[in-house]
Amino acid sequence: KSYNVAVAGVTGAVGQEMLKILEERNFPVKQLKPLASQRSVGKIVTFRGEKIPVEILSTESFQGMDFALFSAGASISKEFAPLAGQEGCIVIDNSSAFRQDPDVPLIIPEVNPGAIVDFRKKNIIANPNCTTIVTIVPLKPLHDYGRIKRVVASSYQAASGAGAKAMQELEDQVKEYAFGREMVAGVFPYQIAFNLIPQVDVFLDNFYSKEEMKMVWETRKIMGEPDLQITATCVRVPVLRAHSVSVNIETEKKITRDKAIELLSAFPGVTVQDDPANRVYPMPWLVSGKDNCYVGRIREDISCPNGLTLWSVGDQIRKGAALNAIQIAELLIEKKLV
Ligand code: 11C
Repeated sequence: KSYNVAVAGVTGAVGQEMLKILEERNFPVKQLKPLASQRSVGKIVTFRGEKIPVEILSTESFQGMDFALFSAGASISKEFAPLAGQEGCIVIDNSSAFRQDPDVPLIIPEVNPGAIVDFRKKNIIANPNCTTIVTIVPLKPLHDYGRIKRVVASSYQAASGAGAKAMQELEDQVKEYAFGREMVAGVFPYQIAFNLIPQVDVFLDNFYSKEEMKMVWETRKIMGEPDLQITATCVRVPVLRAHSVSVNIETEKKITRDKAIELLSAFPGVTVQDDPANRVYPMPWLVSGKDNCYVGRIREDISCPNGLTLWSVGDQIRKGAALNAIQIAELLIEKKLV
């Protein structure tokens, strides 16, 4: 069987990667419908060698579609995803619009595949925030074994999380610096080249950024642990497209470094890259373009008897967004839910 697939936000960094991944994984696409805003009309996308004109996203766009992959921002999702769902099209939404909706499953296929069955109420499945995905994929096998009580995460987030324009801004600033010109900021509030910005998204009343609270809310929902203690600090770094997260956990049962390596090595979606003596550890430069979360710097925490620290790196555009969304569609097919 093959499926009609709409991609909303097709001209963005994630939308473009979605097309690539659908093609790479040989996803059974019958008809591809590339959708975007008025601004992108006239643009052409290439899919399986065929040139397809971009259509304006409208209330009519989803008739006859089996899947709609949304990556056009939360307000577009709020406006169009429920309509698409009502038409019988299954929406996989990359925005934050529905992640906390109790009638919408929030899925990482390696972590909580069972929760996907609850999608029928709205026909919408939410794709988690990229930073949450890169953090939680390696935590799942550790939680299953030792039960995590507390998580302290610090992210090092690439420009790609803020979209294609943000990646361009980083490249432009590097060139401006090289030519001795003034660096111009637009997407980011400050220069990102040769800098770190300890703000991702807006600040909330509790002085956390929204990105940091998304880590908290989404981790609890995906892990099915509403009381999990978790805190995060999210930082934008001058890296193009892979997010890195330093994660410290405290577990009920002690997890040794060897046990953690054994558990992580056996878990789908994780590649362990941990050989400090030979300077082997994951870095965003090498993980860009890869599918798995790469995990290294695994060590027992000397400050806490059942503490463990690790370093996880994942391609933000792939596993953090486009790939996870397509894996959700594959999971629906595999479970014969579509
Ligand atoms: C970033 N994580 O790196 C953000 C982008 O909730 O899907 C994704 C925001 C989201 O800027």
